[in-house]
Amino acid sequence: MGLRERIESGEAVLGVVGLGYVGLPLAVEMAKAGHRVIGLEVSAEKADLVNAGTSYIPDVPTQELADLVSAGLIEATTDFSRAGETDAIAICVPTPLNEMKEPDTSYMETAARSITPYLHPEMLITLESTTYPGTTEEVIQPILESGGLKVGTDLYLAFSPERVDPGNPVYQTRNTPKVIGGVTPACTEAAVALYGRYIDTVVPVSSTRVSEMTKLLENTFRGVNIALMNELLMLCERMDINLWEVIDAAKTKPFGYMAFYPGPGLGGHCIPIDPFYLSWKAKEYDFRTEFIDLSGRINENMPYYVINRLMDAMNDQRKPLADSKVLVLGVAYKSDIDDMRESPAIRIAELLLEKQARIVYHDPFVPSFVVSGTEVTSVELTPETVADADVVLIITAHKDIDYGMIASRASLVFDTRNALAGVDSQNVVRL
Ligand code: SAJ
Repeated sequence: MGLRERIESGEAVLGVVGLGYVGLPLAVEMAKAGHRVIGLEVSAEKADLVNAGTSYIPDVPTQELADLVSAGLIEATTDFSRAGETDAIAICVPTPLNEMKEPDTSYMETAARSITPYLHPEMLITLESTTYPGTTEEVIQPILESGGLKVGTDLYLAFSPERVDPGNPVYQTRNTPKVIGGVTPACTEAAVALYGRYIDTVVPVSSTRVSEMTKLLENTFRGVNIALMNELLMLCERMDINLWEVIDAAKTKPFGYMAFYPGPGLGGHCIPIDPFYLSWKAKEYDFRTEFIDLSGRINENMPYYVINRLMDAMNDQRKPLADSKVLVLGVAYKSDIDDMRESPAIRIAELLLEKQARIVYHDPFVPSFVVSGTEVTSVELTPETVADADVVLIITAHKDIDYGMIASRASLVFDTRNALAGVDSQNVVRL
């Protein structure tokens, strides 16, 4: 029975390399569609947790995972030879930047090399990791073919960017449209047939490069527009115009506008990183992506700008930053999640320490984190801790915080997220 028949019959056994915030939800959707799923993980700890039916990804309810594991539909292993039991494998591994802000494709390459010895004819491999146009066919395909099988005749190969927005209450893996581009039309068709079994909407495109570029466009669009807001923030501060109010007014335009906001910097594993995958590849074509480079400079500068503005606000109260007690409120990279990756709060905390400030922080989602080699733990947020600080610095505006108490008890608030919108008080300064 060929791949298409095995897909349509539900008998296709599916593999997922990398059971993180992308791979585990994907494995769950595959299993909920009735496919047996083998999770291929380098982390024995993650594999053990999955096999114990314990979710470590907030978007995957433990009970849902446990039911699928006990039904024999999901299992995880560090034994990559099990890839040979599958008909299709999705690669969902990290694509970070290295110290030089260049793409680090090592995780994808290792994943491809780990499954290559076990590939068999009629297998479909899809790469989901966000990466530059060309990766699938220039990097992954040669590795997969090094086992002797050829894409287009023995193997199917496609790129389908992950579009997971951690913590999104509306859009999860199943109901977020999935773009799919194959090396050949038959590769695209095979991937569309498979993904259509557990994703509501699949969007075939003509090539892997179009598919790779689609994701980079989505996130570069965000990074550039956030940088624009950050640049306009600096202008409006000089012009004594409240940009937050301007954005709220612009938002009333029911077409042709999409609201972005200034902030203390760009965090997360996507937006600060993805655009640099494109700007790096562009150099190969003698092309400088000036918007991306400029937006990177502006966004990377925001933590420094925050410190300068904070010192201005404290100066107005005749308070030096040195030896002052700063209560940092919210350190996760965005509101209402626990993820610290690339959070601007880390850089801001480092800069505060360099200025000899004394810092404490409160974040209901982040019990502790390391700054300049020292682990700091979240303090309880009480009127006393607020009143005891020389300044409360709001970096991430989680919803369940009593901002009214903050405004009334703090001697000074520096608000980088407009969390105290509408509070017009001498002791509240906004970015
Ligand atoms: N940020 C701003 N101003 C904004 C929006 C975001 O400063 O107007 C900051 C955030 O505080 C955060 C960083 O930028 O530090 C990234 O925020 P994000 O809202 O883009 O959230 P992410 O990083 O979780 O982005 C993900 C992306 N999803 C995928 O890559 C699959 C992105 O494409 C989504 O659009 C985004 O979630 C989303 O919409 O929430």
